[in-house]
Amino acid sequence: MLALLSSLSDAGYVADIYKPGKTLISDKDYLYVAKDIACRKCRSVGFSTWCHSFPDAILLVRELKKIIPAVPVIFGGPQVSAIDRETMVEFPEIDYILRGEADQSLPLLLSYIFNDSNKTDIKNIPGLTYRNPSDNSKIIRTSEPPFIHELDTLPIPAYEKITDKNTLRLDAGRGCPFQCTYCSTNQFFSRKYRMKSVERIIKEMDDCQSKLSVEHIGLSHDTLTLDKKFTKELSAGIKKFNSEKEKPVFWTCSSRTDCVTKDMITGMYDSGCRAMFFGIESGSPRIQKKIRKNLDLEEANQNIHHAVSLGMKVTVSYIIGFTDETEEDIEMTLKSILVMAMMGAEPQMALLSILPGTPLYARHVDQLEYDGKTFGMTGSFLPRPVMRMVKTDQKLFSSFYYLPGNYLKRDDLVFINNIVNLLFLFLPTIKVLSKFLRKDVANFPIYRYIIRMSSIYMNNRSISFPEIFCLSEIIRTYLGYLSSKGLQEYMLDIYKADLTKAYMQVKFNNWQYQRAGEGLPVKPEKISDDHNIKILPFWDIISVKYNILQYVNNPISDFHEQGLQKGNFHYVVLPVSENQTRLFELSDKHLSLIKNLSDMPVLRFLEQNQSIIGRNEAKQLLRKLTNLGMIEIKTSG
Ligand code: B12
Ligand code: SF4
Repeated sequence: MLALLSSLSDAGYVADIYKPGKTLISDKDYLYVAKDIACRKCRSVGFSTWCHSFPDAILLVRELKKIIPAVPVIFGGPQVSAIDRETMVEFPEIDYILRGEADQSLPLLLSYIFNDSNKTDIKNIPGLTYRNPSDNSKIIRTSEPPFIHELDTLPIPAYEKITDKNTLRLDAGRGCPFQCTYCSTNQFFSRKYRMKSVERIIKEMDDCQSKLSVEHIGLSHDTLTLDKKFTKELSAGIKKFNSEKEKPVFWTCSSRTDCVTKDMITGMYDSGCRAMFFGIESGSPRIQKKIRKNLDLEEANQNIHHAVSLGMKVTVSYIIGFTDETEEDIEMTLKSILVMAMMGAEPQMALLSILPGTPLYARHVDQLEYDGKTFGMTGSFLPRPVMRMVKTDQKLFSSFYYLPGNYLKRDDLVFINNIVNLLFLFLPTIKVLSKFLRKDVANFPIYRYIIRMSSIYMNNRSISFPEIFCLSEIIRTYLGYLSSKGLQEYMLDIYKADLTKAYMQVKFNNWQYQRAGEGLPVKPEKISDDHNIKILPFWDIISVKYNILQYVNNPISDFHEQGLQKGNFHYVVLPVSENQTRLFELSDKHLSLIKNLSDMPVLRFLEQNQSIIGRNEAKQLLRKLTNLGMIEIKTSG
């Protein structure tokens, strides 16, 4: 989108990105947002479509066209590029679809629509899908969409429009030449690997750093390190750039484990690369072949081990739900995941989503089924209007459906998927137990064990978070088994912290869904005596015998048992984001105050604790607790 904004600006158009100010949940929300878009008085509105947000875009356009029927609506992006014809047939509200990379074609289309140059012939706009003006039922497709050979010729994306500086992603290159059967990106970018030049990437980094003062930049590309020579030059270039700066820029990227070597990883780390994302997908060599990922899993382990041991945060992603996956395949995947977690890499999993434009879609789209459980590419929470819409058409909304397996039950896969996605919360425990696990895991049937446990807990309505409960039971059973085999007290402390973190995280995420739309609590400028304290529900205090703070907060740091201080330690455990929960140390003085905190007027809190801390210090403490998200300060009434 940022790249498109700059291309439009170069062509003389004023364009902006619109982000709804509220989460879209009810029919009313779509109407509200459509009105908000309409009142901006645009001459044309474009929607970027990804599988997960495609229904949202359509629901919005339907409302929008009721308000401003004459304003042309253009759809683009990976989702509609693959199902342009079907989309145009089904949704008459959409006027144009631009397939593929639209940096050059979007300005051309606008010049045609607004008749700006008098010269643009609609038939010459590549990658365009539109209705025949004389027969609306006829859909016309122009030539194949172009791909940009020389990415350096594109204008610099409008990075200044970024609102969240913590997640700045720099468009480093496009196109992956591999042929994984579930992936839609390779085809979208014509499977042509292209990178911006090292000089250009560094220029963009420099711009971002000087204009936006960012400290972390994600270099966007599916397989950034495919060209080893280029990667070396890039690392050397960024290292030099950083050496000349007062504050270095840290960067992150995605790649394949067979497109890196240990030397490359070291070079990348030295230049400031601090996180990498690798799709591993399956621990089964048979499935690796079937899905044409073809990774050597031993090579993957070695490279990831190297990256983690340097101090990089490594995320490894897996998929389950391929049609002919067997119990043995999943067992291998689970073992691979545990090995990764023991090394300190962070595993995540998705249930297979069948994306338009993929070989799997071509083969299986007619076999898809719907069960409303969509934890793959589309997130786990579906607003009612979206649910109603996706149920109507599996070809258009395939990513919300699932492909029934030949051997395994869908519910079992959903459960495994949820368990794996919670593992990251227990990384410190897994890492600290790795000396035992390494021996035990090889011969232990993990899949069967998890499925047996799930049947006990999943249908128990008295358990609010069955997956966390089940996962913690599995770990607890294992700890019991280890009790006579050298289990140490500090290991139990780490588990206690992880477990509390896990509960806080899921509670927090549930609360976010409930509160979506309501917005965050307003913090008063000044805390006065007549304000009220309201306790927020997602924090807890734990007391342990070892100082585990640094290790639990940073599971990739090297753990040294000898470095653990013994004593009495108290920590507040609380979520700081959607996927991070941290520990904060509590002084003895503040412990009793916070332990006895309940909903009460500020004045009562001050009076109750005046023998321990003075008024000013007490108010500072309340401010701190508000900022951390442990309490809300509300005006009375
Ligand atoms: C970086 C990235 C992310 C980042 C940042 C996302 C963000 N919001 O900025 C993170 C990690 C957060 C992420 C998350 C997700 N991602 Co992602 N992501 C990517 C990735 C690797 C790069 C995107 C990019 O910058 N591409 C480069 C730019 C230049 O290309 P582009 O965005 O496609 O835009 C061009 C064209 O599409 C077109 N275009 C785009 N918009 C529009 C609009 C109009 C009107 C027009 C005319 C043209 C047009 O013109 C642009 C310029 O040429 C792509 C894969 C890829 N290589 O593209 C996946 C990809 C986009 N992600 C994908 C998915 C599914 C997701 C998630 C849903 C995954 C999940 N289960 O959580 C989430 C959704 C997050 C969210 N709410 O937005 C899928 C989408 C699949 C599909 N068919 O729709 C992709 C294609 C990966 C894949 N193969 O599966 N993602
Ligand atoms: S999954 Fe990754 S490696 Fe495979 S084709 Fe897609 S982008 Fe390339």
